Amino acid sequence: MDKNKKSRSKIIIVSNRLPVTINKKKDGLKIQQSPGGLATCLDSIQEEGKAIFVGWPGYWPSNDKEKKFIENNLINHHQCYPVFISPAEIGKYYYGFTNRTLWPLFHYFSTYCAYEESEWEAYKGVNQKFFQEVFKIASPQDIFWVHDYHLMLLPSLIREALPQSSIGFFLHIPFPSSEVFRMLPWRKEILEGLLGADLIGFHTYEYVRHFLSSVLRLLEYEHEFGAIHVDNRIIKVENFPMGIDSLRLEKLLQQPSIQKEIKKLEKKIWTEKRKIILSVDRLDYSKGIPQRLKGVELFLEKNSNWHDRFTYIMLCVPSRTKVRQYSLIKEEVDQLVGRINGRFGRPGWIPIHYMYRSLPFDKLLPLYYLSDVALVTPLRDGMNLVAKEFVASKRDNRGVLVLSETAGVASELGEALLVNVNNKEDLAAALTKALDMSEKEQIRRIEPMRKRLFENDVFHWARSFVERIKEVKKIQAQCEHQKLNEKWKKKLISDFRKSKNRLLLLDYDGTLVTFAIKPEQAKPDVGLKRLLYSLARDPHNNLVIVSGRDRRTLEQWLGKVPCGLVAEHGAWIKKDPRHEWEKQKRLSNDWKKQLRPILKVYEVRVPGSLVEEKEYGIAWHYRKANPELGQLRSSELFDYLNEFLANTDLQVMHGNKVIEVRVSGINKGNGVMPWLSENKWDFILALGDDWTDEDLFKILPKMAYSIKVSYGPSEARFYLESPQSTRNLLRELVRIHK
Ligand code: ADQ
Repeated sequence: MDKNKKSRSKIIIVSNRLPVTINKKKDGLKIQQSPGGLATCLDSIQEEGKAIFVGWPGYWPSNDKEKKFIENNLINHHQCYPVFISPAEIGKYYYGFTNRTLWPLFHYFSTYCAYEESEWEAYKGVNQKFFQEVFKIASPQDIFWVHDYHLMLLPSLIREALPQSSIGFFLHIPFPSSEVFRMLPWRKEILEGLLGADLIGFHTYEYVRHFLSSVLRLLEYEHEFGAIHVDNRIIKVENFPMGIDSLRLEKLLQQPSIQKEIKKLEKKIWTEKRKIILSVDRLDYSKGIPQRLKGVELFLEKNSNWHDRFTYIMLCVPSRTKVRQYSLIKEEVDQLVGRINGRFGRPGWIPIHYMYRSLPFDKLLPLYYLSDVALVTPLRDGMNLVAKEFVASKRDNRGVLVLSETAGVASELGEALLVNVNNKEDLAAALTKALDMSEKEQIRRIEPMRKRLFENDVFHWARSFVERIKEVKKIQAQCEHQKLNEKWKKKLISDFRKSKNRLLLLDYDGTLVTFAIKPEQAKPDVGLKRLLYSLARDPHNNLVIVSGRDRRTLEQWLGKVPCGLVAEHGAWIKKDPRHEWEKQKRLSNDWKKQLRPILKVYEVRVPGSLVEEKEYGIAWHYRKANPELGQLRSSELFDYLNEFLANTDLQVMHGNKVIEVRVSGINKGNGVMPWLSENKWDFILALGDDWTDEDLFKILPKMAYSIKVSYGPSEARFYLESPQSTRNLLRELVRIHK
């Protein structure tokens, strides 16, 4: 760890590739910009000069001298700290696990996936190697921003070494549905690796949803509005659609050299009187290139009037050529282009100009600017920056974007002509529509998209992400502040010791006992009974158990303890064992007849769930059900019941794995009023774990010690981790008078 830089905080961006790549040429080592979407984004962030980078420079030095030379050059001139990965590691980690396993799986090409134990081991090894490099330059107050699927184990490795650090992770590719993700043999390790971060970002809501559902199904962590609680740390999962550097693109377009190139090309286009169709991709099977070509072929078959009136410039950057699927796709594309050009070409006109190489951006930009139609048709794409670059370059708002609905960018560029790439009829029709589109219509579509791209550029994206990491840290600090730490515990105990009239309000399930699969299985054990007796026997204590349970169960379990009981969230109270149960209100129960069948339907629809009848309430428990199905159906039922019961005096509550309906006005706060209103207390302690306890926390006086027995936002002043910690605290209170 960098001890000298303790006081200054910096942003450390870690990605597989650095924004620059080293290449060995005849005349020595050359530093060039790295290809691909992530590199484009890093390059823009680098221009802002606010971050340092850690990543692979794409080169393995032949000796130590060369290694030192590269290191010095990259660190001093590019703020880049290289991680050198050996050719053997690259084979297994890069061409292996990341590009033969993760890439196809996350893009729904599960049949292309290889699940090789040795490649997984290499992936773990390289993540460890990245960690070591990061650790060398890190200080605890730095912000770490880890990028993409190559480094999904890194957040946890950093977290273990620097538990307080601020870590963000952003995935540039799709996160697949949990049905697909669960096929990965090392799925839990990957999720646990990611959960080391404080903020996990995706391009779209859909990926966020998929991720949350995998976390729920595989690790059983629920989320609340995209926040997951793990080991007393809140982790936020959100979407941050990545933008491009639109302003830089705009400025480049005005540069004399680019204007000259535009003029030159324009002249050629005018002479030939042909419209220009453009596509720009890495040659990857996820980009839907063969599907697109088949659509173009069908378009040519159907529209002879367009023959010789357009040129399709198809740019493909070579990519991952050492992976078999990539050489296969190359062969397929070569054949299709040959077939189409052979079938429809004629002297003086070839429909498809296929360029299998990378173009520098100053050559690419004039093409974006001049082309009439862009075909962006991936089968799956995390975002797709080409679509954005095309739209942003349309300074006169003319041009048509044909866009696949399965690209992440489709959720932002809804004015494009959206197509299903697997349907060649659809594609051919969209192409016809694009070529025939009036200028007015083109402007109507491009203008709002372009405006959006200038408002949400790559800097906005990077800034919001980093700001959000800081906000999440603040939320965590707030929650941490609320922890009943040793200092506060001492104060609580000392106040307890000094006081003579104490009111102790304790929730039962989740507070005194951990949750059991079936409600009746959470019976008090001998230790708990002993503890409650000891507390209740102290003449200075007034103990009240405030529960959602029905009164019969409470009576049966705790009826002999000399304490007060509140049942069904306050519907029934019993001042002490000598008293009878009292109803809080005169309540009618007719409504239950209407509700019982609805809840019974859910009992059938969600295996493992069950309906519990209470005297003045009815509850549907889904603790034993499949967690994802339980969460899905419970939200559905909760919404439905709220709607259904809108004009009644019934209240629907979503507690911990339970949905309960009861007469409104009944809550734990009102339930404890008979005690609270006595107004003689010089010490009040209230403990509860879920939403239903919030009603109680809310009405307590300021001097009260209110404690939520789980981590997360609450009206309570403090939190404790578990029923075990509740018991430990109560034991300490009991010991005082022994
Ligand atoms: P990529 O799969 O690399 O990125 P994309 O988003 O389209 O895909 O970015 C490609 C970049 O490379 C663009 O900036 C483009 O200009 C450039 N490029 C492509 N072909 C080129 C060519 N022939 N010549 C020159 N330049 C070319 C991954 C994910 C995407 C996600 C990005 C960013 O797969 O879904 O949008 O990261 O998060």
